[in-house]
Amino acid sequence: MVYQVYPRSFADSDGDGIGDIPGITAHLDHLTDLGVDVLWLSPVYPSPMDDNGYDISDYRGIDPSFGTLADFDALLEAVHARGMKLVMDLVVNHTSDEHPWFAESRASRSSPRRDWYWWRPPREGMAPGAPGAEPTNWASFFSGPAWTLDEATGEYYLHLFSAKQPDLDWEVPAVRAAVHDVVRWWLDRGVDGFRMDVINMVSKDVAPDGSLRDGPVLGSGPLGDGSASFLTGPRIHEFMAEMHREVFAERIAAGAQLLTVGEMPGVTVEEARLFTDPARAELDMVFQFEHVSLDQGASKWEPRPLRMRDLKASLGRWQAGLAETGWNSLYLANHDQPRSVSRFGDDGPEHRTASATCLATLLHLHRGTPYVYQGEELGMANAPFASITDYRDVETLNHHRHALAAGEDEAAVLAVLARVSRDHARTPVQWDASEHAGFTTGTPWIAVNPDHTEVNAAAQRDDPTSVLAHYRRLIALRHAEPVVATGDFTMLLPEHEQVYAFTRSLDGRELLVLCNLGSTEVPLDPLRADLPPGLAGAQVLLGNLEGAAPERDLRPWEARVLDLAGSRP
Ligand code: TEU
Repeated sequence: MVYQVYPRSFADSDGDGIGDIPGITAHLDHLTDLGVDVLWLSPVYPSPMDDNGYDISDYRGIDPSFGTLADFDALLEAVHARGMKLVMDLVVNHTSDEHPWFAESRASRSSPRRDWYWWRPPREGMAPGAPGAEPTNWASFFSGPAWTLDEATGEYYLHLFSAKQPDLDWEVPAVRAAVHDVVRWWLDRGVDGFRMDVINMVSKDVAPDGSLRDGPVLGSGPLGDGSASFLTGPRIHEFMAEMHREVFAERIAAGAQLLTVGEMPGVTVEEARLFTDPARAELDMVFQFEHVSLDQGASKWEPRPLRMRDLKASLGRWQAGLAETGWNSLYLANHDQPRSVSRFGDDGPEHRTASATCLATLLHLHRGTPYVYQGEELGMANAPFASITDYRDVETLNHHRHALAAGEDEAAVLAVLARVSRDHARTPVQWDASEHAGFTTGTPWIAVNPDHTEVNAAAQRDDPTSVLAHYRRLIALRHAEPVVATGDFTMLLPEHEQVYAFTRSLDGRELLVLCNLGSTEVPLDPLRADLPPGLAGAQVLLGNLEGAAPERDLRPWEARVLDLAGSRP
């Protein structure tokens, strides 16, 4: 199991209100107690923090707000001493605009590094800065155009994210070589792999003459969706295979166990099978986005109810699609998504624990590698943010500014942010009931959720009925039972609106997983016809509610893992 740490919000050791690396080192007991195998560390490199470190200005260092390289080495040593591995977050689709490479590139049109980034003149026949003069109509993921004019040279540079995150041009071999050098530098330091940020965006569909195409206009325009030109582009497999060959292959051949996971918005099952096919030596697994887009309309700013049938169809398709070849990553939460118990469960006092543990059971019993995002193991929920001044995230703040400029009603915008903002995942981890939840002795950079007085690690550590205790049991089950790690997956009840059921089977062992994803009780008898035989004599391997019995009706948010093989004579 991989545990994601978002360092800014994990634990602050020096009282500046910002989480840091010594704070992580001081809390490793929490990870080993949980049964963590791999720690995925979100970026800690020097950064102006426009996007909280996903805008890197030096790939070979540690931002002073997080500590020093010596602090990092101490963390790495402590992680290894506990038998865990550490993977870094590799953000190389773009750098910070304050990276020396970009400073050199923007300095002049004849700079040796000019072509390291996507510089283009204004659209044909238009003056620099004129509305619509951007080289393509692409929208940025963070609102507004994906191009910004650099007055000094009269050209625009591409940034799929914020204007402080210029895209590197991976068509340039020297860019790819520089990225390979960065990866080698951290591997030489002893890290065990990388999560690769939006790595399927690094190959743009560019014509031989360097031109890029407009995308279909979004809504009432004028911006368009450029994703057909930059999601899983024409050379992406070539680039992934090249990086594996140039950097990872020889180390793996020498016995190193390295993990690579590519974050790939928009990737399809078919493409993921190619990326994760071991025979193709590209990546070990990918993060796909289908299941976390089902409750979104035209954009994430138009949330809509999630239909259980859609969730089953999506996750079931990914289980089936990567069953023979490739490998799934399993997640419901990360630093970009709202808290899973609030989004997919019920974060009210009555059902928070049950729904958090029900969702965890569902996810962790699927086939693939489960990812736990910091605080998810505590059932941390969305924050009660009421004003835009509560928010910090560039994506959120940009959206708010653009929406209001477009005349949207602020109350409506804030109501959507209250559901979908990335900041809900970025409130400080709730260690105990003290002020600032034990996260800092200073003033936290973002407010601590007031519910930390009830929802915190200290209150759960020794409570066998807590979310934390259930995660511990789930992770131990995966470590103990090969059928959980590698067993075949079969979806059941595809049309049922509330019960999510499936089996896992390996070498005659068969588990039945039943999850009631709703706040009403579901009688079991009407489902029997669609469930495998052996229910009667089954044994309960793991349940999230006390008093679990194989044939009991499913209580609200009840999850039950049954060992059907136990019923075999
Ligand atoms: O996220 C890429 C990405 O697709 C997300 O921005 C997602 O589309 C959006 O957040 C959904 O609301 C990665 C990082 O995980 C994210 O934190 C960075 O902001 C982004 O890339 C740019 O580096």
